[in-house]
Amino acid sequence: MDRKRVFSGLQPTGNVHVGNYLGALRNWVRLQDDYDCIYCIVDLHAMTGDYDVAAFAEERRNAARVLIACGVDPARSLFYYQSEVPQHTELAWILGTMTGVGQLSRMTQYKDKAKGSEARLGLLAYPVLMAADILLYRAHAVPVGDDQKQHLELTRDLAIRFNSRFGDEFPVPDPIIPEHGDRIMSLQNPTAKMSKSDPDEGSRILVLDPPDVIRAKVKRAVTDSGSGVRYDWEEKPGVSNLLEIMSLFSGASIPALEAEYGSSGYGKFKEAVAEAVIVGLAPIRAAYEALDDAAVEASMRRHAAAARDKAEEYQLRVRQRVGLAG
Ligand code: AQP
Repeated sequence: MDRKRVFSGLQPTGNVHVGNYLGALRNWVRLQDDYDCIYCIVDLHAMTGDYDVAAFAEERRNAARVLIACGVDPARSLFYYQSEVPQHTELAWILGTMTGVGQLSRMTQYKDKAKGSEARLGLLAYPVLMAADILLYRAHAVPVGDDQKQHLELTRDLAIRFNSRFGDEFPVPDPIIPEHGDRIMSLQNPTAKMSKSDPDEGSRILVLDPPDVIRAKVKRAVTDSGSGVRYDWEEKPGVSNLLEIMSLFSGASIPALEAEYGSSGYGKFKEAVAEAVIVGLAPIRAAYEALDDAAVEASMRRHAAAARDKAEEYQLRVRQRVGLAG
């Protein structure tokens, strides 16, 4: 039987952090064993705000190298830059003709990011492009963090809407969200998610941070009043976030960590958290150093060509269904 298909993407805005890694990328890597996986650096999604052209070009290249270092394997998955496959934007336009502006303007991410700045069409239309990314390849499942749930709901709505208007074409995709790590919080504000765009670099641990930087960031992480190490998001969000991060990197269960560090004091606990993160990220740093930029870029080009062929076959069917082809 054919394997089911997975699609997911990551924006090349700033460096990849442990929220991206634990919430989404670890699943991307694991799913390669059982699914036909298509992964993308969604560079068009990263253009919805102001940006520096040279820095963006560099981050785009670097993101590809980081993801391969994390375990995205071009020998097993299709992995390319979204902008090199124009069928993504063609399908986004078609889906956009079926999407209500009201529904888009109610998206949490839009409301958060449009705040205080002049709202742009690209930011409003972002979830439609995401729906096109996923539906283009008829993906059955999408590994994402909790923050993308709402956008995936829109993707599902659009698949259903298209199928009922033009005939059965798209599977309705399911999210794959990890039970733990779906929402890693900022080290400086544990009520906000860890994010690439937070101006405070101390709020996030990057997957390429060297050990001394990781130690310093964890040491500075906001904890809670009292000294007990307990998993309690109401009373101790800072400690709970660190427990979750440590558990995911070390493989130890949260109750086991509570038992071990419950009364050890925050200092000792934070040292142990930092060491678990350092050990967990070491293979990624080593893999990153070993990669060659030219080889990564050559692989991205080859995969974009293969993706264009595949996408074109699927888009032919969409064009026929909507009346754009004889
Ligand atoms: N804090 C997080 N915890 C768990 N998962 C997360 N993801 C992002 N932040 C967390 C998941 O990572 C994947 C890639 O994210 P993205 O780059 O496409 O976009 P994003 O969600 O906008 O990521 P950032 O880092 O938070 O960027 P900004 O600052 O632009 O908002 C997604 O699957 C996401 O769910």
